[in-house]
Amino acid sequence: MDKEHKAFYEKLETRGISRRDFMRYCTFLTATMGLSSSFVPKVAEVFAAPAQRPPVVWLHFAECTGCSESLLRSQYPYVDDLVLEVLSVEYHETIMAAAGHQAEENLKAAVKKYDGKFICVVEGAIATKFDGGYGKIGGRTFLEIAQEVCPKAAAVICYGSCSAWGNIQAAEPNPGGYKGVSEALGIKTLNIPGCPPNPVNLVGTVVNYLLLGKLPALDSTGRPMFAYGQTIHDQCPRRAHYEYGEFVESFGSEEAAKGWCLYKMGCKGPETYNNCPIAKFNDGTSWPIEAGHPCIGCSEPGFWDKFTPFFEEM
Ligand code: FSX
Ligand code: SF4
Ligand code: F3S
Repeated sequence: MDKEHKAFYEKLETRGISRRDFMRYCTFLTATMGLSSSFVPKVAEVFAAPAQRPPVVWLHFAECTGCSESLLRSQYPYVDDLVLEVLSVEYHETIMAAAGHQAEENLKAAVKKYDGKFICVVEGAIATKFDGGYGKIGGRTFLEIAQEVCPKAAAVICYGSCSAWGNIQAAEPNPGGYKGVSEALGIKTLNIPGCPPNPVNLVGTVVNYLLLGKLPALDSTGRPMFAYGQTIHDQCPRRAHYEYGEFVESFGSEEAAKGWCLYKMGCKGPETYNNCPIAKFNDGTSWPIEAGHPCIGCSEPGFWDKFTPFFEEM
């Protein structure tokens, strides 16, 4: 084993992650990305010995920062590894040390230096009414900042339903005219929606880019097919209690009732495209339906207006 790999595995050990744990994660990630198992060693290489570290500018607009929170809880790579070793993050408001004017300067310098080459990750929606006056950072509107930065990126990744579709900020009556990045700027974006989105889908997208030199295949709304190709309902373990749109009303035993289909409690799983049943959250601990809560369709465009009241049958 060469020096670089040795140092990598030693670092993992100090964090209590064995080589076997790491390979298990790479197997999970490779399967999530829809690649065959022959890619597992190559996926591991992306982390262990990154050949390139693409520069990233990470913007925040109107949102709750739950998307960054979900990323900070990704099981592996820990966010500092992802951030500092696989990517070269030049600007990220939540985790960078700089503040105020220095932060503004960092953003300008990064965009100038990596013009046409950086990946722009965006969290949050953009206000468009009143010249974007409903949302500002450092005296500039979200709209101004996005118009300046996004067109200069090699690719724009919208992380979360807010930057993808506008989300809660865009809920009726939407006084600020909030929109997702693609609609606000009239550009194409890669969208990883969810409120919050699952970090494994962002990691999978980035690894796909580093491994194959291109972004993954997308559906018509810009979502990676590997993650959003099927509905929640298609992959739901409670599906056994849902038959042809009818519900098995009586299960005959308490055991069976634990896995009742939540359709009548308002579950939006049949109309929601996401991989939550497979990817799960918090180190694979659980996901909404496993925890007993109906899916509210958080990754779908306009879900606040389209799917409310959440607890009523569709
Ligand atoms: Fe939105 Fe993300 Fe929901 Fe929150 O950045 S998708 S409100 S989890 O924080 O944008
Ligand atoms: Fe479908 Fe929801 Fe029922 Fe699961 S709980 S089978 S996603 S309707
Ligand atoms: Fe969201 Fe439904 Fe998954 S509410 S987190 S898409 S189960």
